[in-house]
Amino acid sequence: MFKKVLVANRGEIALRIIRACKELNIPTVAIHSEADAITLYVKKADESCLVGPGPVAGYLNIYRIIDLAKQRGVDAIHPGYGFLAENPEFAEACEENGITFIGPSSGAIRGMGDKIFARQLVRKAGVPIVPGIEHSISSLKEAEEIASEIGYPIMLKASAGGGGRGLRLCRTPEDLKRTFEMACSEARKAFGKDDVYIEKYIESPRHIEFQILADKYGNIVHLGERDCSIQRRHQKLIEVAPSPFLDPDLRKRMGDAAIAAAKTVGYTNAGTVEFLVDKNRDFYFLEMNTRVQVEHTITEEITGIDIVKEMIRIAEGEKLSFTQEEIEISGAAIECRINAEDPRNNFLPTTGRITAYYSPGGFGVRIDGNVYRGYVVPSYYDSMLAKLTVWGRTWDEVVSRTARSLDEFVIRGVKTTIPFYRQIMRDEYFRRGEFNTHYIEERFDDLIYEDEMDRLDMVFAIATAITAHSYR
Ligand code: MV4
Repeated sequence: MFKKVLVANRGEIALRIIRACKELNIPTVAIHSEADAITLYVKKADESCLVGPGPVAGYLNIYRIIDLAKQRGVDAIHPGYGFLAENPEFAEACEENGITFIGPSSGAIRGMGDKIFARQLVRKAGVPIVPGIEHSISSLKEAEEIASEIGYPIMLKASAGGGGRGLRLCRTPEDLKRTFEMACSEARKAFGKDDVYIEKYIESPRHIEFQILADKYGNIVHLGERDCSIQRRHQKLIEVAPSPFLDPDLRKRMGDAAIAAAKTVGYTNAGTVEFLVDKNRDFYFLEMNTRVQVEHTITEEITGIDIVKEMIRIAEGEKLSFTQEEIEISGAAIECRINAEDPRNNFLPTTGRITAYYSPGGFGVRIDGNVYRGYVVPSYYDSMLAKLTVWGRTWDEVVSRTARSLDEFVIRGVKTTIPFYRQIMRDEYFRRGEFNTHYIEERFDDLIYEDEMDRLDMVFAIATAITAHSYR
């Protein structure tokens, strides 16, 4: 077992990793900015240290983190997600300093981080990829020739991109003319290299990803899929597992493909293989994420497997303690990302002090969060306050339990996405499992809702009126 783990992250994922270490009796070191000094995850760690005065830079400072790890006698680092989690230089720096990086090798991170290279690798392994090219484009002329061969609509993608970054949809040759140079310059600015490639645009796909676990002895399994189609501008909002769209045969074929894709880079530890699934139920490899994901919780709920503890065990050289046949999917789970954003104002992030915080509970309800009454939501970190993860024995039960949990969830002082999700839980298309990546834009107009004054608001309003009246 590791002597001590440094958690190179903040917020809810830092707390999640600290909890897993506590259960494994591994002492932890938290790092924090000045703004994060008084937070839950820092309080729960065995040790903590200032990684930098500013809000973000310290969490990205590879050599500062390595130095702190060495000072504190740390023998492993967990990167979480975001920040340095998919930075091959950070994984390399750990390897070079004799510190175990709790994640894949730097080579696997680098390989899957180059989307063109990843497409070449997985196609050779027989995994279906989105029709398109497997080399970067050198000129608009070449792009036009390729696009006319593939057929519009096409998608321009930055090879170093990922998530929703470096994507351009072109429905006509004019679109391509207008956006090609911009796409190259954006890629150069954002990722340091302007390699872009072209794919056929898959209309109205579902975004379905498979969780992979692989140990250092060649054992590799998948833990089923997560349907992440409910996104807004490439920001996932609600994720569900298993996907209501997959049947057992499609699930088997996609799971086998996910494992084959991971094997192309000799993958070890936890990772996620993303696919697009079109309305004909054809699936295509999109990309592989070499980190634990925000939405890993719904996979944990339907399999009973603690993914973060498995990451630590694999990094320590343990063999997987289960085979594919022993992994059972039980029930269904939904994760709602509770963000400090105003759904009625273009989801703009909101900041301020949380004046009331009551999280839901009961059978099958889980909260992963790092906020509380009195917490001041800053503007410089991502807007996620907490993750509500709900399990149910059936799809209908998990939807109604999620609706009940959202009704119970009270956060005051900042606008949040809670009222928006409450509408989605009542939406007939969502309840029937009928949603793809266009769900929000197609259904959101129908989801306009009035700010519901709930009972607690009513109490505050009446109490305020009585107080004001009694002082007249
Ligand atoms: C696509 C696509 C359709 N066709 N590629 C790439 C990054 C991932 N997070 C989203 N990506 C997509 N790539 C081709 N060839 C659809 C998506 C996609 C998406 C695109 C636009 C708006 C929302 C989306 C949500 C999920 C997937």
